[in-house]
Amino acid sequence: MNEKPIAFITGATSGIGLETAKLFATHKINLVICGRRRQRLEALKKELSRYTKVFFLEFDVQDKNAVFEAVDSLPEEFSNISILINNAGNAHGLHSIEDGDLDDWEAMMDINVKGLLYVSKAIMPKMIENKFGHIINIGSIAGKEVYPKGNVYCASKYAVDAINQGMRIDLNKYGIRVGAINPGLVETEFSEVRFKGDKEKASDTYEGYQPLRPEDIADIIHFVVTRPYHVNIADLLVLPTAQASATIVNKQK
Ligand code: NDP
Ligand code: 8X3
Repeated sequence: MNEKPIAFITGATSGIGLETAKLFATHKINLVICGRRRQRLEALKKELSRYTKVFFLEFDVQDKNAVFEAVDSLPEEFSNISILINNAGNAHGLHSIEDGDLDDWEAMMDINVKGLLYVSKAIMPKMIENKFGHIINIGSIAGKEVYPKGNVYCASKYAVDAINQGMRIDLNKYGIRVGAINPGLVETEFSEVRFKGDKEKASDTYEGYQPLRPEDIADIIHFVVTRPYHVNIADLLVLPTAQASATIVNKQK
């Protein structure tokens, strides 16, 4: 494929997805940026159109009809997606399993697992037709190690790990690259969502050590997509230096 790549990034309105969109744009990768917050999508499109071609799609990954309608609505010049960054996702709540909230559980499974599947299902056919493409699934250390109160969020990210492996096996016959990037603690809006807008609790998560910045993960995503096509970075765990495991963080306070 000699034409400029087109990357489809879910969760581009904030955090890792936003920084990935910005970095890709400066490297002239054409973009389809996705999320639910329209104003942010509009502003980002305006900002990044200085560097590259940008189209935005506003949809909720939980709504399968909306996912397929959005992908079907792409204009011809944005339809040939060669890079899919399955990034949209979040944790909802942090409770011992017996205190878990059913709505939180459903949101995590519907967004992190089913949403990722819907988007992949909508994007894969073109990659299969082209026998070319790269899918990056954003997992987590929570998909490698279960931690106290992580229960259902961890389950959703273990599912992403399994889906990543399954996709790599099944799409191998089409020459499509599939890999996961699994970050540890990254300072984004993630904890604000997890703690339902409690900014103090959210910022406590990142106190006393240097967490990863979303730019750090964006940089790695860009590295991964720019390897020669015969190189597939299949599974990567990326931690802040201060973090040794899901539960061991060297906090200076
Ligand atoms: P943010 O909360 O900053 O960003 C989450 C993004 O996902 C937003 O752009 C949001 O867009 C989008 N999103 C959430 N729900 C939906 C939905 N229902 N439909 C469409 N888009 C949705 O968090 P991060 O950048 O940290 O998270 C990105 C990914 O990284 C997630 O999969 C997360 O699990 C993973 N991760 C994060 C870590 C961290 O410590 N921050 C560590 C390991 C993994 P909008 O609200 O506009 O829809
Ligand atoms: C996000 C990192 O440790 O909060 O996936 O689960 S963690």
